[in-house]
Amino acid sequence: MENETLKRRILSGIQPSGDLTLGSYLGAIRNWAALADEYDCFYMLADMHTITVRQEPAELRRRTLTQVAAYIACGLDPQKNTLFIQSHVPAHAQLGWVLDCYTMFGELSRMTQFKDKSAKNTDNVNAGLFTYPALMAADILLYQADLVPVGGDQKQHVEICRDIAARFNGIYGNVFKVPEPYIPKVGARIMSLSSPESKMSKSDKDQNGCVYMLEKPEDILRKFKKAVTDSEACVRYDQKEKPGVSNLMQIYSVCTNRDFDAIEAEFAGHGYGDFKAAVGEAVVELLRPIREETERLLADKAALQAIYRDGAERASRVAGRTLGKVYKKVGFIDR
Ligand code: ATP
Ligand code: LTN
Repeated sequence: MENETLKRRILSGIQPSGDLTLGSYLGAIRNWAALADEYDCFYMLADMHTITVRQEPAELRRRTLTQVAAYIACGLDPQKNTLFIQSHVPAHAQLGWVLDCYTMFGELSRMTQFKDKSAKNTDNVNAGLFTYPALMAADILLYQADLVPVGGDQKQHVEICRDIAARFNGIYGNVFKVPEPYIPKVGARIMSLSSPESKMSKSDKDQNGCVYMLEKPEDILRKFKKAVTDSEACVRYDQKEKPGVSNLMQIYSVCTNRDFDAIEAEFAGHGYGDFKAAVGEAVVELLRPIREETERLLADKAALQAIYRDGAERASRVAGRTLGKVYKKVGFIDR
């Protein structure tokens, strides 16, 4: 039954375009886990989106499977949340095509992500990269989602999704729920350890700036030891003047639930060496149970398959209903 719980619905997703980072966890997945009681949550692995940039097939498979396990290890209970792989639900591609025909060239040309990614991949500015927001709109609208948790960089894509939904509804009546973006209150934006003015990103080429969720403790500690700071030798929060130290404070704060004043007091009179080591240790302890649980889940491929198959089935039921309505509205004959 559609939305049998009558809870408001949430949909979000992450592309398995790289190994998940500390940023993916603190900025997204950790917050998702807390929503399951209040909302009917659908979390997708956006594998179809990843091929807008060339992928190595075996790597994509490995990352997708690992990401399913990591979602669960981060606290997304597959009984309470619908976890699925986008390509397992054909309705995404099907509605994606329909929405391509209700999305304007001019709108897509204005998307900053398209401008950025096409500038970075000049040898592969493909049509998928351009129409990506229409597929993302399909991802959301298929589930009649009320809220879409995303980071600030995806807000523009939720806006265009709203525009597409409103345009379609304007022609055919109320087919789609017009969703709202849901930007987490504690806007943890974790920056790169090596260049703290840019976001920690799973597709960043500079691996030293990035802490991966499943990384070995010794590698994590090494990266924190090398983290860029400044020459003041004082642990103090000042995002503008001290972006490196402020980022480390932010990370330490979410790991230990301590506020900035308490952290400043804790490290008053200490050098950055002690501080960076403490942050590294805190992150290691935060990630340890997640890494262990992910490894445990990955060791039983059949159990993992049962989980994503069940998720795909549940997702397909909801998505199929919306797609059926859309096909009827645009004039396709019922098979
Ligand atoms: P890519 O490098 O492939 O663009 P990314 O690592 O920047 O990926 P996304 O897949 O775009 O991450 O983001 C997935 C989710 O995780 C989003 O909700 C995003 O806001 C959040 N997120 C990713 N990186 C960070 C970060 N460094 N700090 C806070 N949140 C983050
Ligand atoms: N474009 C998003 C991933 C994504 C998504 C979605 C997020 C694909 N489909 C639907 C929310 C809802 C990204 O690159 N972070």
